[in-house]
Amino acid sequence: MVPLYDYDICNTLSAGRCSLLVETLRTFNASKIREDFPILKREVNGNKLVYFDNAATSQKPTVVIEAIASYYRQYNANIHRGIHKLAEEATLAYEEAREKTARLTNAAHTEEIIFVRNATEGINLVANSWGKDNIGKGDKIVITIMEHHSNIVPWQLLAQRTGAEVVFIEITEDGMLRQEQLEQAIDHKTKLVAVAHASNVLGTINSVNAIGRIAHRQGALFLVDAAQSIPHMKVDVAEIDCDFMAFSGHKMMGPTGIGILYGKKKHLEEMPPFLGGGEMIKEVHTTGASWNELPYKFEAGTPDIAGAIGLGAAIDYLNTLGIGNIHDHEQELTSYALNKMSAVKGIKIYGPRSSKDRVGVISFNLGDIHAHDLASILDEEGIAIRSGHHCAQPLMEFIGVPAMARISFYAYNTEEEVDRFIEALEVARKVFNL
Ligand code: C6P
Repeated sequence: MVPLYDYDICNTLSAGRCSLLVETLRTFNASKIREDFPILKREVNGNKLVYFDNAATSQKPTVVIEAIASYYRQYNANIHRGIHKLAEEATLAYEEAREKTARLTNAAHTEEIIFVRNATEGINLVANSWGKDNIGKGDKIVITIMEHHSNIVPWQLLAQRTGAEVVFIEITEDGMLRQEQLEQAIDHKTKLVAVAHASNVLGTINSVNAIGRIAHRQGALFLVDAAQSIPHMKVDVAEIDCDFMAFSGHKMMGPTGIGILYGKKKHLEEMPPFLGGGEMIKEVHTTGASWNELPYKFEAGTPDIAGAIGLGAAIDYLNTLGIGNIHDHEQELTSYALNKMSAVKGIKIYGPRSSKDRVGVISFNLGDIHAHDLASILDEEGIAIRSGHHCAQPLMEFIGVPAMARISFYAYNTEEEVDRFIEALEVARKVFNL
């Protein structure tokens, strides 16, 4: 039978035509896609690896690994400084990655894309730079109880410095934001609303378009933490109309060490620099300094050049697969897994019941087995999951559990892997006499 999605055929076409082809066919073959990821051929504890820890970090396809190796092998040089050939090639590749990121997010201007280390640094940049001039005593920063620590602690630090207040929106039993609380909490004192597009614990996809409208109606700015959404679904900053968005390259098949802060040009232009050093300046004198134009004002020092180039390759690859196709595949897999998991005796699954309201993230507990013990048993079977508080301790406290086990999917995961995971849960039930 002809494969439904033939990546080899795609490889022979240009990236743009390939994604068109895939978009037209609306088909997807995860088993074939797996061949692009060398690590997935690995065995762990004598078993074929099942990698279900994609929310922590994704695996990398050969094209990304090769793009990084090729930079170091063939045109390693610093950027924006030298005028020699290697420096020109490296600068071009780095700036191309910025353009690809701008197209991916539908940013109006390429200089609205700032390269940082990760989503965490992007949010800290906003808290320190924008926060410095715009947050004062009595102001409110509204976030949610399902935020990752990266979208909590920077605001708590800012509030401590300024006397502002951080307000948490709670969730329903199903892990959805309490709409009425949102409407009440966001008022004229609110200067910023900062929300995860998708929860790294519950998988919940939040209605960011609507939340942004409420924020803007009250004159507040709106920041979206897209760390768990942008790798898995179409995310359009113009449609969401967010003021800032942060995400990480390593969760979207790119390397670690490169992250992105999107900011509306008008805000970024007004904001003071975050870090000082080389490249972010226009002029430096003994009496002081003036700042470079965007985006360089926020990129002090030598950046992660290889990381940006790897990110660019990852974006090409994601476009080739088709972000919409990835989303559809993961929703089908999530629905399949939710059905199978619901039949496991003693399981408690957290978050929305419908896979339509989730990205491919499912957190759960099994009887009174500690999540770490469960993760160890699954590891024996070659299945990598995450366990613990998932850097979301306020959410754990709110739900009333110390820890959860979590599986999270990507384009290369399959129903067969879910079946192996379900079998391994039965092994755990036997070991713990559940
Ligand atoms: N969540 C997880 O296993 P960094 O570490 O900066 O790349 O990403 C931080 C971050 C921010 N927001 C959300 C919603 C996230 O999920 C994460 C990272 C990983 O859930 C590692 S803790």
